[in-house]
Amino acid sequence: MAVTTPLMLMGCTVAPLSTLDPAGPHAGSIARLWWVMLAGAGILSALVFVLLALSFRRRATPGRAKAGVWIGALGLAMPVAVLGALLIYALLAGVATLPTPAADTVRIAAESRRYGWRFTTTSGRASEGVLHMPAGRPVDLAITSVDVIHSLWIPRLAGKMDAIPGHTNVLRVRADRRGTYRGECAEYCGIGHKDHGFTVIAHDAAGWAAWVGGGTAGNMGGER
Ligand SMILES: [Cu+2]
Repeated sequence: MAVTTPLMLMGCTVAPLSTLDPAGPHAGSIARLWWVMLAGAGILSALVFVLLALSFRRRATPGRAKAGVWIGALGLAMPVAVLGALLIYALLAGVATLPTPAADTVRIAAESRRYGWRFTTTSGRASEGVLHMPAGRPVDLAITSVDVIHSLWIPRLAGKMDAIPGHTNVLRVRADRRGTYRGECAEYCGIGHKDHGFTVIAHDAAGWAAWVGGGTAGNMGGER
């Protein structure tokens, strides 16, 4: 385990679906949260093992400390302090991913079905299975479904958001650089779920203007 975990983490850094290789600020805050949670778990585990060792010492020398000290000060105060700090950090990280008003926001409708995705800009430009978006700008995906519940997830750009029939959820997505990314359905939706993915092409400003203006998908700044 001690050997395989670092190798797995190293492998993740080159994987197209790795949350530990973020390509935008929202995915970045989620990745930081993962590392902070790992550190918190490590600190808590270390403290528990220290207490365990002290308890064996105490058993060897009875009467040195009262039970209330162990249970109250260490058994309660220690996890409350660590978990409380992690809770506050997680709440702040969650707030940072919300679709707050921004002047240059682009809104794109994302409609899911078994087993495809259709993306439509406010100008009416639509694409099947490929999300075209601008890089370096906030993009609000208005997500819904025409059949069952799906979930839109672009691991390197943002967290997950459910696609619910008859309801629209908004997910803020942002890519720092132009490039090609991978999106998946993250909610089991039927026998074809494993193939219910899509490609994301984040364009530079010229490429995005060409796409919205009716250009073809090829040669518009989609390469990384
Ligand atoms: Cu699905």
